[in-house]
Amino acid sequence: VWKDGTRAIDKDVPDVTKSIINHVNTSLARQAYNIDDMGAYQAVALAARDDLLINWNETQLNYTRKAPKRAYYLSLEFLMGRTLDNALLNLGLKDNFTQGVDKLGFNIEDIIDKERDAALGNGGLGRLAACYLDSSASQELPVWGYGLRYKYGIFQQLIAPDGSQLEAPDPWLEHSNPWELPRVDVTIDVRFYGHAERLDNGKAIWSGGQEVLAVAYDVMIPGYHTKTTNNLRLWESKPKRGFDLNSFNAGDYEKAVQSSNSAETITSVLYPNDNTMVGKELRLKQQYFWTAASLNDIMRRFKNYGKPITEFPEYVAIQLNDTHPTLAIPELMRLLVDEEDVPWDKAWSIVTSTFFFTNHTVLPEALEKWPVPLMQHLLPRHMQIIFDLNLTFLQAVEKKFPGDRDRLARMSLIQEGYPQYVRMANLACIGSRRVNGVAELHSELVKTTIMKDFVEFFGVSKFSNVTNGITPRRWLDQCNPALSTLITETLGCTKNEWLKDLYKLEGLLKHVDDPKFQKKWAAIKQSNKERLAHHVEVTLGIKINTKAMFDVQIKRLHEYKRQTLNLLGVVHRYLALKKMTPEQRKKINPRVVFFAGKAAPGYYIAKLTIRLIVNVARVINADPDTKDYLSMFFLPDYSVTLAEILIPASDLSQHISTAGTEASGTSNMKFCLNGGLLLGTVDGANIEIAEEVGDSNVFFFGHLTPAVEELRYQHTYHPVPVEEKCPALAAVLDEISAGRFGDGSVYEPLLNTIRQGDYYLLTEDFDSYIQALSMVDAAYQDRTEWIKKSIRTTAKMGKFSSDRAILTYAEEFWNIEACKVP
Ligand code: DL6
Repeated sequence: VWKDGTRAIDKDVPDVTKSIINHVNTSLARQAYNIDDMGAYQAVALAARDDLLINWNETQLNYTRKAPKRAYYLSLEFLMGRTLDNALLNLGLKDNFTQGVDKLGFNIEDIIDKERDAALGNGGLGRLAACYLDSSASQELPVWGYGLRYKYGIFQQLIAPDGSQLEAPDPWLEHSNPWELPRVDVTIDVRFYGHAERLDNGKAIWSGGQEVLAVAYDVMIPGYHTKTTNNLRLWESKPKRGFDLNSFNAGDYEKAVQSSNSAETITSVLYPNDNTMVGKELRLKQQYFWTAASLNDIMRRFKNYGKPITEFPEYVAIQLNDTHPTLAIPELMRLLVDEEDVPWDKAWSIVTSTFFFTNHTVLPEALEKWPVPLMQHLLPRHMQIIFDLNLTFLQAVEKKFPGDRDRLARMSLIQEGYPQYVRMANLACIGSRRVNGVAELHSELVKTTIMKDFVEFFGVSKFSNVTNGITPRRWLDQCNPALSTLITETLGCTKNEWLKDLYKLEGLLKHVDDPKFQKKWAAIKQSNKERLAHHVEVTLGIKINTKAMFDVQIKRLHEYKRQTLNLLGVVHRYLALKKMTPEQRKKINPRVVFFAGKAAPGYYIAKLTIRLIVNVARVINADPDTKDYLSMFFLPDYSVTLAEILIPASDLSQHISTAGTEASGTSNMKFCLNGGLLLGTVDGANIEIAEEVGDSNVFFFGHLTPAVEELRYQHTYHPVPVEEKCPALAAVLDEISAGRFGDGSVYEPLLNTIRQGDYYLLTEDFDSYIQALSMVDAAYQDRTEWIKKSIRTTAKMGKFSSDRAILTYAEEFWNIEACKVP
């Protein structure tokens, strides 16, 4: 029984060791005396899995019995990271497993370290989905995730000798995956291509083409200190028929396996793009394969409830995580009209009561649109449905705004031209009951820019905001156990209580001025910095000064996120240090700057930025005049696991996107939760973080969103040379061009994005950025005051728990309730 009265799995230390040894002997068919760390990890994972399975079974049985309304989270990405540590903590078995493993002569941390990340996502969008699954289970909500089981997750990032990013595959399933249950009994046929023949009353028959099998793999999602263990169902593609026997018999072996290869390709690899749309047929195939399999599965489960089809939205809510699953809308229409004989209008009313759509970006390059000819070829029936929906929709728009042809053109599901395109955000919007953005500013931008016409048509009440959140279980308790323990001791409640009601962190405010508490707080930060330094020493062979300020920017490489601004700031600092006398330098706060993040393989400027970071770092870190005061590192192969080491160790983190471009950001929340201060622009969730922690505890700089459009106009039509606009920045660019960090000509394309056009407005924000960095330096001089800011920051992070966010979705959108396992 847990301290707070809830029941834990009853497994003491001898039970743990028995179970591990049992798995070594039976599941792994090995001998306990000659097992290595990898074997030990597998056996420990299987032992923990047994407990998850008990809870998972009971949870699913309970759902079947009680038949509650359920919500489904459709996301093309789930960036789960590692599972073992999280599972043990959520089950309340970490201590017993630590002791059990110790008794067998192993160390639990070494074993945990053997697990590969499940990296089925690119960045914020996929990690958000993972946090929402943790919160749904922890809040005992009947929520399932649906995604794809990519054979290869996000690529492994290597750094070549010249500093460039190289990509290698991520065969994460190589050593098998103990956390998934293959469900060969759960398969769904998915059709592509073929022919759609219209019948009477809006129906059609879709036949021919290619049929592929979707096979389910279930991943158990344990809630924190509850029996509720939800399900993430990932689909794998398989050929419907083995191989073509005729070709095989005729000796054409290649042709015999061709169609089976093509079926398996669908779920082979995650597209490595973040915040950009890729128009590849295979990507569209992935999207349909996944939404069709999920929708059919959901329909089948609904039918088991034995309710009339008209009650579908009373039992099913489906959240579309961005536009990637938008094909679910015409697919549900197809199921209802063609297969369930529901009249068209009734079907549309069911559809529009079932779906909810979250937008995650207003960047134009990320808004999905698909060529009509491609969609017509791949999904002929869906294209018919989309055209029919468009006709009715535009008639309604015409009725409300007679004669406004421009409006019709903007709102149409089809973008005219050669070829025509299907606009997925428009389709997602008209097919959903509610549309939301992911932070206050972003949701306002959604309403006033990309969805403006739709707000005028549907009314503003359809559009709202749900600010993103993060799970405090992984992003504090698991990654920063010492801080978690100190918080529990200090708050005087159980860990379970504050981890499930994060507003309780405010109780720390009482202790801000207590020198003993400050000392403990600072010591934990210091030891986290040493842990990171140790990691860097082991992986890169470089020693780091842990007395320096640790300044971290970790996220996907993207021009709008402005890693370049940070890099140019570092060069500016370096040049200033070089000009100082040794005496002057001694007064400077040493600073270590960390970068990590992947660039999409086809994103040339982003890759060039990495190359420049690596080469600037080489020069700075080797300069005997300055290296004690400034050093910089690019840590390769950023992942959830690396973030778990970096985040607790940061004194300062940077979130410096051009105002209005970062929808929310979630790593900003993770850093602040771990007592790192924020240096940022007035963008995304930074704004709400500052509202919570107070302006005096964050460092803000840069132009505000309303100024951006006008500034861009000026840069395009009345450009002023960087030398005039921002001499400090021009000096930095010139040093790079002149070859201070290796052949300057290599970086010209990157530097030219600033010198010409400067779409992300570095010249406009550089001076205020440098000023903000000086304010950071000044603040860091007074270490006690800094620690107080750090404590206040953590104390005010209650709002950013993903529990708050998921409960908002559950109550305000999905209308579902907790369904406790008895
Ligand atoms: O909402 C999660 C995350 C936000 O925190 C980031 O600010 C935003 O950039 C990201 N958006 C995407 C959009 N991609 N697509 N499609 O990843 O979402």
